Amino acid sequence: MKSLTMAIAVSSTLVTLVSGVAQAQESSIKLGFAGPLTGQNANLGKDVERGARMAVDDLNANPPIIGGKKIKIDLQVEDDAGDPRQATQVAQRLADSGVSGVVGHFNSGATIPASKIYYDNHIPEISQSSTNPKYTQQGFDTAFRLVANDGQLGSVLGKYAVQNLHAKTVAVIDDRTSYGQGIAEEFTKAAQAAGAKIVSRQFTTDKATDFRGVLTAVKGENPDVVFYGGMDAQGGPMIKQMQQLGMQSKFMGGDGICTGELPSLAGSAMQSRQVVCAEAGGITPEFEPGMENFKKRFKAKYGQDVVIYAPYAYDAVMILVDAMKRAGSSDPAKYLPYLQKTDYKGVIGNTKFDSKGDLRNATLTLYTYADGSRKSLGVQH
Ligand code: ABU
Repeated sequence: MKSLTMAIAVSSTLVTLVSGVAQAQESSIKLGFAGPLTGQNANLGKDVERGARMAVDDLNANPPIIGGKKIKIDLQVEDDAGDPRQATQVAQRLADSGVSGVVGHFNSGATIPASKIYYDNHIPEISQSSTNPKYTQQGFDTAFRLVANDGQLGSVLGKYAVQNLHAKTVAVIDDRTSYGQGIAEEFTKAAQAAGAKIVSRQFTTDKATDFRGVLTAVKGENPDVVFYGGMDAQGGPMIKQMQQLGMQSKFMGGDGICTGELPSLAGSAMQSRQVVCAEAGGITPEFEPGMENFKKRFKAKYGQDVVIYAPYAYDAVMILVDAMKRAGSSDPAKYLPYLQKTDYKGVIGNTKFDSKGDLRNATLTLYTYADGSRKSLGVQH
């Protein structure tokens, strides 16, 4: 009888152990991704979605241990179409699904309203691309970004226009979005401070396709530089229409136009070194092999080149999971303090956040275009 009792006890322990192991192997967490998968910026949204998915696939191939358990990661993908209203609906859906963290949104005009919903629901959010300063100035301890902001971009680009392109006269156009308007204003301040005169100030929208009215007004002032605050979907056709109008001005913009797809969006109209723009990040030489390896793996996986911010979305997933691993928990209340103390060496460099959720040592990279592709003009710290 005694041996029977012992046998039952041992087998019950085994069942517990076996079921404990099974439970550990099956544990999963859900992360959210939100960005423009349809609409004018779908090329950019798909780029970052692919970056986030690649990180999740890499993690699931070698599952991280969080709180002593092997964790599988599910990615809930939502399309905000780059639209502020849709972004808040998507954010609420992700919150209702119980995601542990969010990568996105892409557009500042979507990220800023969505960030209030994540904050109210205590969900950490890392935007891989939103550059409007306001995003991290709202006092939300859940808001982080992996890029320089429009103040930094506008300041460097404004100085570059005067000091390197020797611009004396500048025309500024923006698309009236949070991003486009913000970076145009920052560029204007910096260009004026460096000695340039703003000879024309024009506006369009993020859905426009015909810029001939605006450009005709600009052409009358014959500016040395046309600066466009907006995205590549408008920037490319704008360059093409400038050529059709016989305009010779240099063309500048922020990270929104600074994509690998700008030359094809401009048709064959872009002249060599006509365009100068800035990506809101940049790596030091020690990270270059890792970035090249990422780009090769990305191309092999998706059959597409990185457009611009896929590596940043990849690191955003890794940074969330790194904080969870250090905290031993995917509960935002437990891992948020660890996220704030991030010191993560990834594809885009060594990420550390300041008290607002901005990068401690933000960098940016100036680019021009020649022979149909981007050429770096150097990383600025
Ligand atoms: N940073 C350019 C694209 C995203 C945004 O800030 O709207």
